[in-house]
Amino acid sequence: MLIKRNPNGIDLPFPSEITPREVFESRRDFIRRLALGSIAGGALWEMAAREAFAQTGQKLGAKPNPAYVVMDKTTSFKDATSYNNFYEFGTDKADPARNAGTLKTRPWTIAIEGEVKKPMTLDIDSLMKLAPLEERLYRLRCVEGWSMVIPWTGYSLAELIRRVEPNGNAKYVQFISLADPKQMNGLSSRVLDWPYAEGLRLDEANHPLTLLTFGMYGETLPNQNGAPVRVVVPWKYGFKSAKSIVKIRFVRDQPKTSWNEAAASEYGFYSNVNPNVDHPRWSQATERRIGEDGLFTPKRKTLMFNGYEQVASLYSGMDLKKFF
Ligand SMILES: Nc1nc2c(c(=O)[nH]1)N[C@H]1C(S)=C(S)[C@@H](COP(=O)(O)O)O[C@H]1N2
Ligand SMILES: [Mo]
Repeated sequence: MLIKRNPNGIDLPFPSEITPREVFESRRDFIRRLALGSIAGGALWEMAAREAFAQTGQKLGAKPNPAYVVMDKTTSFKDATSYNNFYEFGTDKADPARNAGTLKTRPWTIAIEGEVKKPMTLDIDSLMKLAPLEERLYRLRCVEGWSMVIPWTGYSLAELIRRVEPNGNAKYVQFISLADPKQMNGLSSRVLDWPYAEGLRLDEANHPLTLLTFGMYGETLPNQNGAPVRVVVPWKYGFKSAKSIVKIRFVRDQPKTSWNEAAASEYGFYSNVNPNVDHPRWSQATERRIGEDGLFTPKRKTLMFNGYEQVASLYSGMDLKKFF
């Protein structure tokens, strides 16, 4: 197979070899018709939008892990990549898909530091090769009351944690997202304190469900979903799953987290999905599955820990109404 050095600096096959033939051909046709001036305004937007939601990432070829599947219907790629929260690119659900094209994901380095015996600064491609990649179908429940079912590709964060060897002082892990105003138009707004920061207790970070995530739907992450690396913590509200991470820090004390700093009474540090603890401004008892549930669909019940009951032992003896 013919390999060319692509502008991102990693060796990739030609797009014609990695995209399905129809997608490639329709794109070629689109470019040709565009050059001929035969595509009018509205149609142009239509086609550009379709193009933006086509799968154009690098294939990852990870095997699905049967231990991590849910029986729910998978959300469509289009829905999962066009209805997003990524405030660094704007607060509207359509903003990340529209604006995240300016994010440059190669070269990309991640620093792993703090209370560890072996701190590391790794290039994204080395980080991706640290452990075997697998595909897992997870529910993700946003605190706003909607959810999706997404096939993610990555490996348990525990694989990385084991290699950096946390010392006895490490009690929490903090995740820091990129904050570069040149690449992220949303940083001009003060909705949150940048950089976006999230955190987990060390035992939560070490739970096998916590996924260090490089891809979705079999390919590298689209920018709007947190390329080139994010975490996915499926038993917690979506905002705990920080996107486009540049730093992972092991610390002694519970770290500051963006949403908790913005409104402590609304967004707790733990933020486990819990249908019995309402948000001060709305109920958390039910949710709407994106792409399936309409305004008149019967309400879908939210499950304790988003259905991931295997994490319950992490919180034994804790009052989850107090530690929400
Ligand atoms: N850096 C960063 N990470 C973030 C966010 C954000 O605004 N910035 N939003 C969070 C929220 S509120 C949700 S619901 C999920 C959404 O992930 P998705 O768009 O891939 O479904 O990302 C989370 N991670
Ligand atoms: Mo969210």
